[in-house]
Amino acid sequence: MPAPARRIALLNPNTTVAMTDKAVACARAVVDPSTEIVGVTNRTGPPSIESHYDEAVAVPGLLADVARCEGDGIQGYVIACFGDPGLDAARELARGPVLGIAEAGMHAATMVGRSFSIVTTLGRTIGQAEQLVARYGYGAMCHSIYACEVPVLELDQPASEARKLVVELCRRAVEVDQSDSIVLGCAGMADFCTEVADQVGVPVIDGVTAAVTFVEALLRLGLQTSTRSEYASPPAKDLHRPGFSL
Ligand code: 5HY
Repeated sequence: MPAPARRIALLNPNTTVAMTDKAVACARAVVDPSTEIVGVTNRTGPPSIESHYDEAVAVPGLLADVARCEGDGIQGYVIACFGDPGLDAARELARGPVLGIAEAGMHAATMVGRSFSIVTTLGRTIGQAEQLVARYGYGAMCHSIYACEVPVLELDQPASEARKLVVELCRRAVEVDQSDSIVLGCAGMADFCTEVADQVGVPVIDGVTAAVTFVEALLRLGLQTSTRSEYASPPAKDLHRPGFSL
């Protein structure tokens, strides 16, 4: 078996292995056969990330996973959670490119239309999505952000009617907000894309598959995160107060 041309870690910051497995399956379906996708599920943190607190407690384990992967020949990373948690800190730790699925999804949307909308899970995460839209400079292009109010871990439960609710919100985004495309706001929606796109008639973008293909492209171009300043390795420090531990 020839060595893979490149190895990309798909980091799931929550602790639900089934979500990692689904995202990895979607990712493997779009990358080159010579690209290896390595699924990594957080060892600590919440089973789903649906609040600022969830994000905060997920990040230490996510960064520990990056440190482990750096020792394991991983060349690029995808943070498979729509809040792009720990993105900047991960870029300091990793030599290779690190992309978040919200970032990649939005970038892709701006390449296939003049405007987009986001459809995510819980309404309480809309504020975080708005912050990311501003951070990535897409305030003028993002026409609306909707929430289907289905918890992350219920997206695959038929009784949640998640897909039907997502389609309805996508239709509103197209017909009322005049959006040219839709960005799906959760890694758990990675396999919703085709089915939803067939029903709403505009490009529907999943950040997981967008991010892995963008990381693959960056690796093909031989590009790594710049260590000139902000993303240089963090200075080594003892993380425990003398005599104390977490
Ligand atoms: C995600 N949470 O992509 C986000 C979605 C969200 O556990 N994986 C999660 O609702 O913010």
